[in-house]
Amino acid sequence: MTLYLLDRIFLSVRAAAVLLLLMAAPAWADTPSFSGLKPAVPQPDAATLKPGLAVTYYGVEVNSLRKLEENMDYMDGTPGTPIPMLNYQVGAGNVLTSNSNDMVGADIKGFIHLKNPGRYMFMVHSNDGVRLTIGEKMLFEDPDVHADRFSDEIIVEISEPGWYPIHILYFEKKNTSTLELYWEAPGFGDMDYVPEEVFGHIGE
Ligand SMILES: [Ca+2]
Repeated sequence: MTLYLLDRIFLSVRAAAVLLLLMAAPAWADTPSFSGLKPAVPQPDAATLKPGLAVTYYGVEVNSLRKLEENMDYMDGTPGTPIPMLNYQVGAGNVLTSNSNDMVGADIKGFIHLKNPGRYMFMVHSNDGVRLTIGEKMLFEDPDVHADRFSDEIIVEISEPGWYPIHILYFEKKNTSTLELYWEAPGFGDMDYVPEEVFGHIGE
């Protein structure tokens, strides 16, 4: 056997070993995982929180969150009806609680109650652009125009139960719109919409 052939065999064996290692890696190895989220300080008084999330709407036609933010720098938004929960897959209908079915930017803020320590898994379904921030950590961003599209699974480890600030920046350019937030949370069973009862906001 020539040295050349031995060399080729060695390379093949090494390639096979690398492939096996990759296949053996657990699926969660490349799933983003977050910890160190910051609870609200001070904690809001649950008795005075209003249901749902506060929203401010911007009438803009943009192709990205960055362009929406540029517009928000100089536009006055319009406060909208609070958003009870994020379960909107409305086709060509009105966007969230706004009166428009296209060209809507939405700055959504409030609190989410993560009442048990442990592992939370979130998923975002969006059309068009969206960014999800909880406890001052950006957990997910899909910033441009797109058809209905799911995020990967977003794993969050919570050590300190309580109310966390939540901020969702979102826009719908035209045609159909979707904004859904799912979770699998300690004490809440299988993957489902994040329920109304864990959202709240201060204000009207
Ligand atoms: Ca759309």
